[in-house]
Amino acid sequence: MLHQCSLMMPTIPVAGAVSRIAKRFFPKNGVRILMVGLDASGKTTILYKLKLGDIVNTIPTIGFNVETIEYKNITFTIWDVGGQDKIRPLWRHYFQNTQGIIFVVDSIDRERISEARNELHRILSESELSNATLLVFANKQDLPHAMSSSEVADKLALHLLGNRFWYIQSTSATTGQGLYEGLDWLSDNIVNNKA
Ligand code: G3D
Ligand code: MG
Repeated sequence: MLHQCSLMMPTIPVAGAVSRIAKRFFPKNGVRILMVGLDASGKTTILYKLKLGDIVNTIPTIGFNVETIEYKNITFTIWDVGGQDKIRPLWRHYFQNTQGIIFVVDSIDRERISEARNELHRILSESELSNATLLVFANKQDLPHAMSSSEVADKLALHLLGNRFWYIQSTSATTGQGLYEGLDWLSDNIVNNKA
């Protein structure tokens, strides 16, 4: 890692899902979860809503802004994908040991959904991520005219993913709706995937 994050103590009890992920991997193996998506899809808002602790912002190199949270033995690593070809090779550094990918979509952004699809398929083609379980958050469901999760699934061409474990969850990062349900699924299926 380019940076070491301090461990944060949450002051508010966390709902079950994240703790469950942590417990299953505790104490031996940490689990790394990558959260990516186009800018403004809601990643930072999700992190804050989960109330796992303070978000650590690092810029390991120019223009590559990475947010991390370490909660118990889980590391969440977050960055924006899209239009960053020059710095892409640097991402690999964060791919190793990633067992779960959360791909966040702005469900009202019809203009950029095809860009989101391309980015998703591109990141999934990374060999280090070949066994990672995929959770898609169809975010911003609280807003009028949001695409439904099945429309988002369709537009992301999730059916083309072959034998990858994936699931799509409707969420609203601002209300918190769906976040823990999604993480519950991830928790169960990361374990299944490992078995
Ligand atoms: P990012 O980290 O993926 O770039 P952010 O995205 O978390 O910064 O969110 C981008 C904007 O979308 C923020 O608004 C944020 O409040 C909003 N947002 C995120 N998730 C939701 C959601 O589920 N519902 C609604 N209504 N808004 C959401 P601002 O105005 O601060 O730019
Ligand atoms: Mg952000």
